[in-house]
Amino acid sequence: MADTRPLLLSDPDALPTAYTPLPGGSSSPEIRRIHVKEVLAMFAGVVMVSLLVVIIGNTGQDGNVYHRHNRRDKPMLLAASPTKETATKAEKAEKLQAVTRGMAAGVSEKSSRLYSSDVGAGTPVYPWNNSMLSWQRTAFHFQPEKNWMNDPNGPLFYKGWYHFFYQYNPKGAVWGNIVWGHAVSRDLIHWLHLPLAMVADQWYDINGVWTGSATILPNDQIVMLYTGSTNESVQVQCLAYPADHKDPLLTKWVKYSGNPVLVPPPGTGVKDFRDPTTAWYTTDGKWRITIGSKVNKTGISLVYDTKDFITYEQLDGVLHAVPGTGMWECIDFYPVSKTSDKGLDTSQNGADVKHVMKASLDDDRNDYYALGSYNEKTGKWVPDNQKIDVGIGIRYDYGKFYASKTFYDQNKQRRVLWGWIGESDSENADVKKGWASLQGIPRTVLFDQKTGSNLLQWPVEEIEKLRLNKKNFDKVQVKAGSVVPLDVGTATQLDIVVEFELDQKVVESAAESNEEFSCQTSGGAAKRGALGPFGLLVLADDSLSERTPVYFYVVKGSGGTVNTYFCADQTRSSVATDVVKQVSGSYVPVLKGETLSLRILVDHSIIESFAQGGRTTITTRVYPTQAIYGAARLFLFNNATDTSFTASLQIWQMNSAFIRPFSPDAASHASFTPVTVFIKFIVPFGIFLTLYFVR
Ligand code: DQQ
Repeated sequence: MADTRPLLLSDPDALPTAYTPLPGGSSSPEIRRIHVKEVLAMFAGVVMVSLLVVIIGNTGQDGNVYHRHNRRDKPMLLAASPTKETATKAEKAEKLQAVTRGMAAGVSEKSSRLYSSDVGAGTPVYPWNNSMLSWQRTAFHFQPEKNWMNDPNGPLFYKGWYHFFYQYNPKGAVWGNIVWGHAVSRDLIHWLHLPLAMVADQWYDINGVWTGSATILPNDQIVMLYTGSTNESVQVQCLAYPADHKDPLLTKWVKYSGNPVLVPPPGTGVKDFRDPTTAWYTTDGKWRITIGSKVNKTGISLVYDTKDFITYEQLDGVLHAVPGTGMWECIDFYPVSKTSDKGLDTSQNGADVKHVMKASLDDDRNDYYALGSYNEKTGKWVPDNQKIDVGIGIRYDYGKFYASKTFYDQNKQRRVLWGWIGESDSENADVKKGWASLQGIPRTVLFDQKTGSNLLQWPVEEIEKLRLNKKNFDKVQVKAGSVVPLDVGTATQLDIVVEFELDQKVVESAAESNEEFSCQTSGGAAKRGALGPFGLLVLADDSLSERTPVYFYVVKGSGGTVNTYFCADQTRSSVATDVVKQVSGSYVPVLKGETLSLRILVDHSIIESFAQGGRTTITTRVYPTQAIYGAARLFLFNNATDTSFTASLQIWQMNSAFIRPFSPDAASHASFTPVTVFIKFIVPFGIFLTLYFVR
């Protein structure tokens, strides 16, 4: 094999190291003197209560379904009008001003579309109060402690730690001043925030340390390629690497003294050249990367070969191009196995492999992917089906999900997908709450061997460590036009797994409606058909004044074909006026003999929904004002006119994840579960108490 070590650098110490500690840290609490036995008695009480919580929390229970008789058989009219009172109050209030962030700097608009001048400038501001705003912060999704976050950057697994870098504004809850935040985890769920990895301190990235990707070289060397926005807002590619490869936390990063390593090639717009991918190894001993750009309205992926990550040779032509798709941001390019359930290293190729190409479309801010074949010799990729090419076919997610990036997790031989989940409330509200954006729960990505035409995305298995008490609901009957409450208590942090069985006789005898259905334009969950909509009402209050239906809609076509759509309807998710309210979703493949299945993760203002094992997914941001804290409930609903169904559900309350600033002590307890808390804290303390009292 050729020498693949990057020609790293004469005097690393002379290079700038970007490193700014996060604010915070605890000040010493004031200690009141209390008699030692009082303290111990108090602690003993706490220990007993904690023990009970741990024991109860881990005990599976069967849930009771109680039916709402007064509502069960009445057709449910989900099209109730929004609360007039609130709208009037809000109208009198402040109006939102149109703002634009990003476009001028040469990246996509970062504010919610509500506030772009064509959509919602002048929308009245809802009178949010602190308790509503605080409730929106999530409990088990990755978020910085405060401020703005966007794209995932350079995820990797290294010496026992998962590393996550992200686009971050240390100065506020809106896009701007972009640097690289950094956090580490043992399990992709519990996170420790580290100091910033890279700040904007060089002429070539002074306007932003933008998105990039990591490549792990032989001998555990890591190179990071990222886009710098220069002092003249030109997009250039830059090289960085860890100051100390022996440091598993990779806290210090060195920017290469010869940066930038790539500038926009002739014919490419200076603001249209960004987001280098992870490199893959070629059979002639070089590393290959692709970078997104556009020519007029055609989205393209430029290709470069390098031996040392310092000098690059541009290949003729492009890896792929699709007319009409506009600028391609954050391209991802990786292999998936046609035959195995394991993920593949980015450099793998062969007969058993398909290649996924993903582009984040600057024009509509959605992540589109396509499956296809990659020819290493020509440096070209062709889609399996031109009709569903990149940017004109299928998406990773039909809700809020953008600028995503995968990495190969050599620890568990899987490919893991991270996606940036933006806000769909107002920028005013973001500023008030002091933060904006989440990262979705990382998902494993596999080729769907059954359909052969899509990927399967599924929350990483580690999320299941947060599952607490479980309720089972077996074959709950839901008649046409009814709502059934599910007694799960507070419904703000849940993992829900459901299987639906439709009344097959009704499906078979239903008329062939040949309806042209679209989640976006067919009237949401209020639109009634013979075989749908039906599903769950998430984050609903008892009176259903707020509710987010996540549902299937089945259409009978000619010759008895059955098409299934999977949608999420935000239109009644909040009585607030200044949040995005739309219906999202798409077609979901359902094979003969399969039941309809659904998994939903609810975590305060985010709902992540996965249909048919992850063939179609929808991430929804919702901002209820009533269905919050103890008032948040969960219901089954069936707004179909003809079919009834039975639903079998397993529903877990979810614990919060441990996400906080790094300290050596926090690192040693980076993996908290009720059981580890019990073993690490409660047992030793119990032993101490016992010894004390038996003296
Ligand atoms: N975000 C980064 C860019 C990228 C965009 C800037 C996508 O590198 O194209 O924050 O959201």
